[in-house]
Amino acid sequence: MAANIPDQEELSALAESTMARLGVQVPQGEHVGCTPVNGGAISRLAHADVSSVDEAVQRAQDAFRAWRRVPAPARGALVKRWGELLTEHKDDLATLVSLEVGKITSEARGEVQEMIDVCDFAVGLSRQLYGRTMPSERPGHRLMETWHPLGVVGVISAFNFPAAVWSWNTAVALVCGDPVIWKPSELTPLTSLACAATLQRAIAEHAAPTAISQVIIGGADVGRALVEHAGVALLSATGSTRMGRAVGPLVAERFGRSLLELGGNNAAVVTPSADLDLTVRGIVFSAAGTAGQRCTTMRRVIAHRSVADELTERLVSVYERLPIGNPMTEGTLVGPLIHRGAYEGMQSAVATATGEGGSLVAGGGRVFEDQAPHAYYVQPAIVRTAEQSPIVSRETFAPLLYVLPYDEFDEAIAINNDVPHGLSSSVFTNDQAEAELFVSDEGSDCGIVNVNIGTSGAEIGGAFGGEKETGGGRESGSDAWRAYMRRATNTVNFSGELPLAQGVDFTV
Ligand code: UN1
Repeated sequence: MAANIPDQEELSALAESTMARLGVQVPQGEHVGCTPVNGGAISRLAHADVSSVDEAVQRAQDAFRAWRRVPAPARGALVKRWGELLTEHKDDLATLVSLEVGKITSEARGEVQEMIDVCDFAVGLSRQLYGRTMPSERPGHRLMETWHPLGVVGVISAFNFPAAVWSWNTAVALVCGDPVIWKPSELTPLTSLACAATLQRAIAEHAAPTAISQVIIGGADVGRALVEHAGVALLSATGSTRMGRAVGPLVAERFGRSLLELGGNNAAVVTPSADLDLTVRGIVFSAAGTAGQRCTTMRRVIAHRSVADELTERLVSVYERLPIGNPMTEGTLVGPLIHRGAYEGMQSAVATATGEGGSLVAGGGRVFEDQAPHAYYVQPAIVRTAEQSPIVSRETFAPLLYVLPYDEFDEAIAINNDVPHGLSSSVFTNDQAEAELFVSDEGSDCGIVNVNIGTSGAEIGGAFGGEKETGGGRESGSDAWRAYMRRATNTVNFSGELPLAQGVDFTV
C-alpha cells in the first residue's frame, strides 16, 4: 500500500497558495499549526489575548443593534450570497480542511457542502421564523408569540468539523438577527480564517455591519473569556464532554444560554434479518470514515449472536482492504489521525480492551511511520468483546470499533442505551416491528436514531445533537433556530374592557 505522503515543501506550498487564492491574510506569529498529513508545520500565527474577547463582544453588541433591525428576509439574502461564495471556493476550502484535519478529499468537500446546504436552509428559514397564535380565554383578546433576535452568539468549535459546525450556528444565527463570535480549534486556524473571510465578503457586499461575524484565533483562555462574558447571550460549544462539563455551569451561573454538542459512543444494532451487504457498507463508513474522528462515528456494533461471526468476518475482510494514506490522493479512504495524542488514546483503549478479554480481529497498528515519522496513520481496528466493559462504554476518538453480541432485541436496546453518551444510533433490520421499537420511546435514547443507515453523516435539515453526556443541544435544521431567538408572549386587548385571566375579580 502506497501512502503517497507529500513532502513538507509541497504541503506548505499548498497551504500558502490556497490561502493566497482565497485572498486571506494570515497574521504571522509564534503559534505553529501542523498538518496531520505529515505532522509538519504549515502555519505560524499570532494568537489573540483575552482582552480581545471583551472588544469583540462590544463590537458585536453594537452590530447587533443594527443587524436585528434588518428584516429577516434581507438577512437571508446575505446568507444566500455567502452560500454562493462557499460554492465558488468549495475546492480551496476543502483543501484547507484536508490539510488541517486530514480528511479525505470527498469528505472535506462534503464538509463544505454542509455549509452550503445550511446556507440554503437558513435562507428559507429567514421567511419562516414563525410564532404561534393561541385562542385567548378572554373575549376581545389576542394571544400570540413573537420571536426576536437574541443577542451575541459565541461559537466554540472542534478540530474535526472545523468549518461545518460553525456554519450551522452562523447561518442560522445570522438570519435570526444575531452576530457571531467564533473561537475555533487551535488546530485549524487556516480553515477558520478562510471560512470567516468568505462570510466577510458577503457582509461587505451587503453593506452589513462587519462585526456580525468575528473570529478570534486563540487558546483556551480566550474560549473561557467568551464562555464567562455576560454579553454573550448564547454559547454554542462543540467538543469533549470534559469541556462541556466546564462550560455548562459557567454559562448557567450567569444565566446565559448554552448549546452543547459533546461526545458520542454511537452504536449499531445488527439483527438477524439485516441485509448484511448494506450493513457492512454502513458500518465501515461510520466506523472507519474520517479516521473515526466524527462525534457521530460508530464505536460499537451490537450484533445478534446468529449473525455476529459472519458480520465480523465480512467487516474484517473489508478492513484489510481499506486504502490508508495521503487524504488528498484519489482512492484513499482513511487519512491520518489528528495527532500523537489521538494515536496514544487508541493504543491504550485497544490494550485495555484486549487485556479485559476482548480480541483484536482487525487493524490497530500504526503505518507509514518510516515515511512520515511525525504523522499518525493507523489501520482502523475491530475488537470483539463478550460484553460492554468500562472501556467499551467510553468514547475513544479514533477508528476503533467494538463488536459485542446480543440474544434478545430488548437486550440490544439496553446495551445501546447503557453508556453515558446519547448522540447517534442505528438499527439494521428488515423486521418492521424491530425498526419501529428502536425508534420508539422504548428504543434508543439518542438524539439521532436511524434505520438501515450508519450513525454518521447526518443531513443538515434535521436537528443535530444528543442526550445525556452529549449535552442536550440541537443545532442546524428543523426548529433548532429557536435557541438563537428569544420568545415574547403577547396578550393584546382590543375589547375596551379589562377581564382578568382565570376569572379573577379585582374590582376596586
Ligand atoms: C461532528 O462530528 O462534530 O452527522 C459533527 C455527521 C456530520 C456532522 C458531525 N454531519 O456525521
